[in-house]
Amino acid sequence: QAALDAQFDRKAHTIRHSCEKYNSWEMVKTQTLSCSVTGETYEGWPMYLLKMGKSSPNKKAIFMDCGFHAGEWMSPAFYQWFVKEVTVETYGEDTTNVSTFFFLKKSIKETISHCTGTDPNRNFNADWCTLGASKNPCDSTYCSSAPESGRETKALAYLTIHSYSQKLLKICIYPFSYRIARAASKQLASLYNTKYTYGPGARTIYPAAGGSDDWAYDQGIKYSFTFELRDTGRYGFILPETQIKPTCEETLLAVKYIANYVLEH
Ligand code: ING
Ligand code: ZN
Repeated sequence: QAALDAQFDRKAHTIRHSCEKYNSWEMVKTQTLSCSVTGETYEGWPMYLLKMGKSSPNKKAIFMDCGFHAGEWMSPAFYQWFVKEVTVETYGEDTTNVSTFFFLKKSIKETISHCTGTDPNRNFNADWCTLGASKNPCDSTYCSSAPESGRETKALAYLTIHSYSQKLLKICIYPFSYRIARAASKQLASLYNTKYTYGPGARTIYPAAGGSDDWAYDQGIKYSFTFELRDTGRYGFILPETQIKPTCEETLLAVKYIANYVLEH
């Protein structure tokens, strides 16, 4: 019965959240929006990928993931805001010069002996489980028994959205990335004066191996940024509803800045 219930739940979930909801959108007909299921989570929930903009073989693309960590509520909220804003803005335009954005919403938390299981941001094949990660399934930074076998991403930039602490983390090899992080943080602050700190992850937040940002960088993706959205600890993960809209608005400015920069350079 439990298995049947789970199957039913997944089915209901799929109906409510599947790509179907996008199918009536005009942008789907003009092929500037496409949604697909890319796989499933440990528990069997579908994972979706949304592509925005006309795709063509050598097109510059930006990949963004939201909702890696189930408890970071602002991240999927930003995803929804972003999709709404970008589709409204580009609606009816000739989007041939607009980059393609990819989204993957996922939060894998495989349960091992009553413990919460794998932290997806410690499970990438990038110095896997060497630093800031745990081999104990009961720790929140559990890196799992093996690194994830790689997915292919041929993007120009990789953005991963987390919360909280108001930080913009970048991969440090390219000197430009520091300037981009500074300028993007400035853009973000221009709206509500929300102050971000920025810099390499290991120094700005804490060292941790197996993150998607490092993995993306190792894949040859030149620009790789991790956002830590509002706030700095007063509400933490449970940001009050009144802050959802301003957080989305300011974050969008920074994401747009990065997108424009990397597409022009
Ligand atoms: N922060 C990230 C985390 O996974 C991070 C910070 C980014 C670590 C990139 C490693 C690599 O811990 C949150 N809030 O999840
Ligand atoms: Zn996170």
